[in-house]
This record gives sequence, C-alpha cells and structure tokens, in this order.
Amino acid sequence: MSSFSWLPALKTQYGLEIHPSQIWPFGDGHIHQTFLIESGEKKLILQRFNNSVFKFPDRISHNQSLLIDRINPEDLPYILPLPIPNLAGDLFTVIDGKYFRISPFVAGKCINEIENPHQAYLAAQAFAQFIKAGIHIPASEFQEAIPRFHNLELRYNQLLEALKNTKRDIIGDLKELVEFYLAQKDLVEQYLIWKEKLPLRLTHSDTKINNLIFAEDFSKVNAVIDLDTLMAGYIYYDFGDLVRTVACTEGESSQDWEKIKVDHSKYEALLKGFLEVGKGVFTEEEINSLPFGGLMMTCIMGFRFLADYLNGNIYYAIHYEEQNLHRAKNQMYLLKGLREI
Ligand code: GN1
Ligand code: MG
Repeated sequence: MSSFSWLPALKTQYGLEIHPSQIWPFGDGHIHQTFLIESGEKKLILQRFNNSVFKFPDRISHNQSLLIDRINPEDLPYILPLPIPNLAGDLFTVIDGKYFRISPFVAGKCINEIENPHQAYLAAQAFAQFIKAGIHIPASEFQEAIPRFHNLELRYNQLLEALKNTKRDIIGDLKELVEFYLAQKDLVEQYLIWKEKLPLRLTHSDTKINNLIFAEDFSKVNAVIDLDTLMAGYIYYDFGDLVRTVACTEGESSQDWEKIKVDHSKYEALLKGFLEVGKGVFTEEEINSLPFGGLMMTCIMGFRFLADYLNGNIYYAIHYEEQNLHRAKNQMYLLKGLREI
C-alpha cells in the first residue's frame, strides 16, 4: 500500500513511525475508511474520515472533547477509544483537505451477527451504560454531528424527494419497496408524538452490533466504538438500533429473505440488559418507548437505504449496484416481523 501520499505528513503530525507495509484495511463500516496500523510495538486505528457525510467535524471534536472532560471512566466497565490528539492537540488532522484521525486499537471481537442471547444481553448493557454514564451532562451541550440524523419525518421527506428526482424506473422489487415504505407513515406520526413526551439524553446514535468490541471469549464488552454520532437523542434510538441489528435472525446484508425474522429470545435479552442498567435512571415513559425504537430504527434505515438507491448510491459504501435496494428489502422483512410482536 505504497500509494498513501498523505502518510509522511500524517507521521509528522503525530510524531509516529508508520511504514506503508504496516497499514491494513479494517472493519465493516459503511462510512469511513478504516485501517489497522502498526507503529513500532503499538497497534492503532487510522481512519480516513468521510467529511462529505459528516460535514461538521468541529462538532464531533466538540462532542468528543466534552465527553472526555465530563465522563467518569470509572462509570464505564469498558474503554471508549476516543481519538488521540495530534501534536497540535487536535483530534483531526487535515492533509490536503482530507481528514484523518488515529485512535487506540482495542483487541477483541467485532461481529456483524450475534450468536446467542447472552451476547445480546451484554450488548444492551454496554449501550445502556453509555447513556447512564453521560446522563448528568445536559444533552443540549452536545452539537448535532449530523443535523436531524434520526428524525423520521425528515427521512420520510427525503425518501419522497429521492422518489421525485430518481432516474430509476419504479418497477418490480423497487416498486414494492417504495409502496411498502410510503405506507409506514403511521410510524412518522408516532415519532412526532414521542418527541413531545421524552427527555433528550446523550445517546450513542449508531448502536449497530459491529460498533462493539467483545472480549475474545465473549465474557464482556471491551469497547464501544464509532463515537462520531454521539449527541442528543432519545434512548429508544439506541435500544432500537440494537433491536435492528441483534434481534434479527439474519444480518443487515442478508438476502435470504424468507429467513429474516425477529429473534424473540435475543429481543428479550436486549430488554433485560438495557432495563437492568437503566433501572432508576430511565423514566417510565422512556421505558415504554423502547418497543417503538425497534420499529422506528428499522424503518429509518429502510427509508435511508431506499432513498440512497433512488439517488444513485451516493451515501453508503456498496459492493454492487443493488446493495442498497437489498438492504432496504432486508429491513422491510424485519420491520414486518417487528410489527407482529
Ligand atoms: C452507517 O458507519 P456505520 O456502518 O457504523 C450509518 C448508520 C447506519 C448504518 C447502517 C453516519 O453506520 O446510521 O445505521 O450505516 N452511519 C451514518 O448499517 O450514516
Ligand atoms: Mg461502525
């Protein structure tokens, strides 16, 4: 990988020795390019940050610095591998207009699918612990990393907009999906009702299962990662994205349509883990909102994947042309299952 023209500048900015042969692609994120690097004895994570998705890197720096200042690491039984400041003290390093950052590498297992309810329980505990540890920080002090990121009404309108402007023919599978997602309007209405009732908290806002690092033996969670979207939100966002990515018999990229169902034992384990941690902390209303989270987060991802497909795949990384269509179809099956609970 000798084509990293930015490497010399990066080494200088961090005062690190990094050889191009010690940089490897890493992880399954859809947004940033992530690499594992070795510098001497040290393993680190390097990210080429996607600043067309995250248009306000300063807000992310603000939020992460706030977290570093205000969270008590002893309130968390795992590591939050926040970016390491460069020699100028900044969390991002900008080279030729490109954004980079380096964070600690945490050893362990990062998975796209959970194997058993116990892992689901641990995952739910970990994300609930994150909310609990930050609950004393007024949510209004965090800035919107992506404006109205989990606003279901906005995402519905973006889907309508994409539909209006698309160059694709609305036929076959695409037609079925468009009809299905437009018929989810009642969830948008419920979303607006919950908005009036719930307090805003610091939430992680991207609690998909591969944003956890488990211990090799799955006895515990070693780290919660992907800390770009931490901002004000409702606790059901974080519970809901867990439901979406854990309480499902198939992963988000599966095309085994018939097999995509709700996994009830994992769903129950998620509830148990989340509520055990949140007891005495989350309000009754917040607890009542959790089932809506699964529906809402699955629906919002369906809206977003479908809109991206209609827009010509401009947001999510894809490996083949129809991938966003398939992701939206996968979420449709899960959403149908969740509606039956
Ligand atoms: C993106 O980067 P990654 O894969 O963790 C997305 C999430 C979606 C997820 C769907 C900033 O997360 O909102 O849930 O893909 N992140 C952003 O897999 O859009
Ligand atoms: Mg991720």
